[in-house]
Amino acid sequence: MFKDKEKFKKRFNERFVSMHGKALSEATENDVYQTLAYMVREYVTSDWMHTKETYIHKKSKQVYYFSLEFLLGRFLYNNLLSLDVLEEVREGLEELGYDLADLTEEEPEPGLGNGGLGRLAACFLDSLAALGLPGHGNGIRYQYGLFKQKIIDGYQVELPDNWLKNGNMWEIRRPDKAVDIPFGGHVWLEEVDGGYRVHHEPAEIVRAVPYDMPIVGYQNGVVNNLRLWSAESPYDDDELLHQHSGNYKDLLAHKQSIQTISEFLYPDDTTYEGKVLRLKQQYFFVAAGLRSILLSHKKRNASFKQLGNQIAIHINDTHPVVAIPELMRILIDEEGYEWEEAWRITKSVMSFTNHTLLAEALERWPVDLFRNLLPRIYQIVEEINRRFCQDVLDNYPHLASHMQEIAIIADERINMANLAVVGTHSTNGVAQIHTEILKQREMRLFYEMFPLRFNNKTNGITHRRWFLLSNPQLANRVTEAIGDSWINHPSDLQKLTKWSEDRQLQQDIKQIKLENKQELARLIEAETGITVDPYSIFDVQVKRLHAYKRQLLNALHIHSLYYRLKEDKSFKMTPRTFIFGAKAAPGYHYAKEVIRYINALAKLINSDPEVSPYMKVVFLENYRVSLAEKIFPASDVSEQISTASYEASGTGNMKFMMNGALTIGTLDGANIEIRDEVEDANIFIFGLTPQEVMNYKKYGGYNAYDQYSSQPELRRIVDSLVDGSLFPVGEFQAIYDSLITYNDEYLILKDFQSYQQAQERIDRTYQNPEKWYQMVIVNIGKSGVFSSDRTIKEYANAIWNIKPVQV
Ligand code: HBZ
Repeated sequence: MFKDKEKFKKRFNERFVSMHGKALSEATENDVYQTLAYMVREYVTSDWMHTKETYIHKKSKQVYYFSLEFLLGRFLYNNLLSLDVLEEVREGLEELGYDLADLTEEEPEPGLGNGGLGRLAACFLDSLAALGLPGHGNGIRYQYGLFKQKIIDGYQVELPDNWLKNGNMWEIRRPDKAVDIPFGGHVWLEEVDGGYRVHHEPAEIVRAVPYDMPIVGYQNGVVNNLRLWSAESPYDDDELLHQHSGNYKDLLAHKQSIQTISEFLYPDDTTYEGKVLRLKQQYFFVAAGLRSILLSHKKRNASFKQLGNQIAIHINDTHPVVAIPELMRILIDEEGYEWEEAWRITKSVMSFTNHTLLAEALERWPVDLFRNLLPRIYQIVEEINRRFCQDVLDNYPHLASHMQEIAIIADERINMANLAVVGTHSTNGVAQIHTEILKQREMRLFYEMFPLRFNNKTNGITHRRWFLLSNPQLANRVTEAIGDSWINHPSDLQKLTKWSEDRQLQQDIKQIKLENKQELARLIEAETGITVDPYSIFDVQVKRLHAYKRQLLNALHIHSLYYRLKEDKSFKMTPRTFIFGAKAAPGYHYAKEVIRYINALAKLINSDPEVSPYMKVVFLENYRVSLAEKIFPASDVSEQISTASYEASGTGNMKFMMNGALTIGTLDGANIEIRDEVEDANIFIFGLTPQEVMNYKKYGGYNAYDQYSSQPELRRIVDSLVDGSLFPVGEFQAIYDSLITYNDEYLILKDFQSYQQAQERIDRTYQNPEKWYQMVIVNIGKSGVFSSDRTIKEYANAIWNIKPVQV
């Protein structure tokens, strides 16, 4: 249908008319997008069905990635590329008078995640399908994705993201596969011939309706499934009206309250939200996912004894941890297994990834709340805890004095991370250093008990979306240099390093980078009205806004350059454009103040004729996947400046590297592994080491005031946040206080000088394009190991034990 241009145009016309009931000449761009997307989805359907049948026929073990977040981004380009029809469609549309790039902008973006954790889940789905691995996603079909960010007078303002308002062309609703999920009520046990039968009279039943989205493998015929659940009332309206004694308002309120379960994504990526609705979301998608997996398993296999050989369930951070007691419940209450056998099966199925060391992200549910909402699940958690504590007393008596720390229930709370480690066969961190800190610090006692359970899986990114699709010119030039084997074997990018001294390649990459920067400059102008110089260094920090990620360090450095340019006539700098993109959690006051500070600096600097020829500051609003796809290819400098030991891995760092930006970074997360790949000469490392930071945190001894008072330049900058010299008096008091009054928790003042010196090294190196682009080529060449294909192969072999299937 797509390979023959004339046929394509004919089919397109027919489809358009039948979908929209008007002639193509009256089409809006959105109509055209919808028609095209529909045709593509139709086209994948047979591969989708065939893939499923093949997995069943070959009895392949399948993995299900349970995640409260999937930050997917748009599908159209990705699917056209995966189906190998991108060029044909582009040309066909052109002949019909449409520009594919414009049409893709019509696609609503599924932003069903906050940041790194959600985007990692999306990269993993892409790699699973590309590698022909039987692996699917399970999550929630939020009616509203992550909020849309507007910047008004420097302030972040949040708007709802009603991404479904024009429909989602990629999904199929499957009401026949709906399942009912019980909440609340009471539980009692009935004695029946020597055993017990469990009864649960729920207070509320919620119907989970699945929507399936195809995850198309890269030119291999494989189409896996992403199943997202939507909450509905299980009763039809007549029944409901009856239940509510004919009160229509009550009926609507009831429906509304059920739908709220899948209404919103929680917009916070750092703090644990102890809300009933959040726990409801968690149990809702976990219980629905398990039911649907086990139903299809049951159709084919009588017994669950070997379940661990047929399916794997991966728990993405602690949010889906209720999957552990829920599977126990099914095996014991519904399938009649003994506890020990059910426990063995459950652990063999489940595995767990931890994504953060931040204490505020630790999920610890109050017992009361948990028991009220999930009475039977609570009983099972209690029994898991009782047996675990007994096991500690019997087999690890020296740990008995630490029981509060390792128990699953302690201080009237359920510690979900502890439950995750105890109830799975594998716990992994997301970068080497992160896993080491887990083993040596956060989970030291568990590591002592279960040393073999812990392992590292350094994160990765899909090089298809983040390189091949978003930076086609560079990808083509790389292929010209080393052939195209890197597309299926990203480690082959290595071959490029041999050409790092090649003047022609350096020249060409420089030219491509310039063109990408020109394009981003046009976008910046259109979005913000700020004119930036594409020949300046594009220095970029894009990620969620958080204190530990230290956007403030970057801002204070910009502030220092402003003073130098204003006051030191001999000061010279290579022109730079500082670009930021970051959403702050709506309730995170400090983070919002940092946004306001960056925008205040932008206003001050961009309008100053003495300074603005040398630097510009741009805050791009509403940072999201589709914007990121335009930013990475146009970046020269990648800011990865978190306080060492705080960033579990980072994945933006990998996207920048692959697109030929050089990293300025601390020894944190995967930056360390990037450094190990490219070596010190090809990266700008600065600041305290993780050990130094951890020592300060453990033993104290850091005094922010000493830093402030011993560095006059820094002192002046910090003072100007509040003293009225640049901004109104007291304007950035909260930021000032974080640094001085609260002793600079993230050691910004301590790392300032070292950061400034690294920035000076960047400035000098950029003056020498041969050197700079030699470094760029080494970085691109060494980026192959950070493809999520490598990561997923490691999960598949060492955790899930799944094999590629020929479809
Ligand atoms: O996961 C991030 C880490 O900060 C980052 O270093 C890592 O690269 C990435 C992928 O492993 N963590 C998150 O993004 N965490 C969350 O998004 C989150 C969301 C909801 C929560 C807690 C954390 O309640």
